[in-house]
Amino acid sequence: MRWGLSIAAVLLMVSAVIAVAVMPLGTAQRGVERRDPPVPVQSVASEAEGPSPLVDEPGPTPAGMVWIPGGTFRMGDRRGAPHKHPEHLDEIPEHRDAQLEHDVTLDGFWIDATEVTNAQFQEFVAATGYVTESEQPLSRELIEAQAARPIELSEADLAPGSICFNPAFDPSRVDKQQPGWVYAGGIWKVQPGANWREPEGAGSSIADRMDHPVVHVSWNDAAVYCHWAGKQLPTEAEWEYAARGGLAGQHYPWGNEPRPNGNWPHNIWQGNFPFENKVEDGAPGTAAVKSFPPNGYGLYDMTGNVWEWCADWYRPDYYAISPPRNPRGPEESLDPEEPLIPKRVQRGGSFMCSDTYCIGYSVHSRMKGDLNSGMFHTGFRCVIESQ
Ligand SMILES: [Ca+2]
Ligand SMILES: [Ca+2]
Repeated sequence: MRWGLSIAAVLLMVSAVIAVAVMPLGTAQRGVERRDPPVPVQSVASEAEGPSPLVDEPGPTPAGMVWIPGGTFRMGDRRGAPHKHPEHLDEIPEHRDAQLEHDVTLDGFWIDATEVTNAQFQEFVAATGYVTESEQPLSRELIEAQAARPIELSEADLAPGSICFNPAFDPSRVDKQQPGWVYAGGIWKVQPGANWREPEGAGSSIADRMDHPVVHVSWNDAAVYCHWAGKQLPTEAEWEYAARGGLAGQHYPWGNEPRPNGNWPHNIWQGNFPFENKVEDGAPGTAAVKSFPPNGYGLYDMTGNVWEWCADWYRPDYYAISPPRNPRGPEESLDPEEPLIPKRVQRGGSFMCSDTYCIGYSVHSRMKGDLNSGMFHTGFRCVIESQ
């Protein structure tokens, strides 16, 4: 079980509300020519012994970005979970999609040093008038098509909103021995009016969080931002290569120890999720970017803080067919758990990932999400490829 999966099917388990925010592609935005989000091109298999990867930075470093020299790295981790909690062993095998280690060679690229912040996203919206998916009514047709069983939707169900943590969940419904307990337990909710400007719903504000990562952005939203900025979402391989910070075979951006010198080097959840958040790292929710130390490349919050969208479609078996040079993901999505919902890759874990349960915050853990849905703990950062 992992956090933040397909919201539609999750909420189908607990209510008649489906949490898929939808904006038909091609919908005209105020003041901006809407373009279909970029779609990863088909991977082209290359010989392992191809041209040497681009290592030297080909030009001036764009503001806020870091040059990642090209090279070859070992992607994935056969060890799977970075820690073994006996009470959670049943869940850990779900991360087998990342256990097939394979060598990947990448050309160098620039990547944002931080997650895209509210201030940066606000600049984008001010310049373009862009309206995110969470700010628009949901599509009845899409929700019905993605629901695992027939669903009845009222007009109220289709009101704009996004997914948030439900602090009023009923503890008596939380049974960690049951599959899907995080969903059946009512731990998530669709919060009407929640969006990037009002992360907890109508009346909430980002005024004191302008240097926090933007959240409640769908993959489509993120892709449009990247296009506007002259950038793109990182491939999954680029993200993992960058997150490792030049280290090999480590669970975290800084090494294998979850708490070096007793410190928490990233923003996750400490304590027994979802009952107790000890906030030992000082951040109960999102934290300002750069609140925690950078990795060896000078990148902040690659793990923790918010999940980060990647360009690739998600398939659990992709590592078995991934080309060795500049892989760009499979041609189409497949999540066997929810095959009706196209999903893109997410990486890095978030402030909701418990130190005793979730392992999303290791550099190799894979995650996936409905490309139409934003969430309160999901954001993104951008790259510029040199070629
Ligand atoms: Ca925290
Ligand atoms: Ca992150």
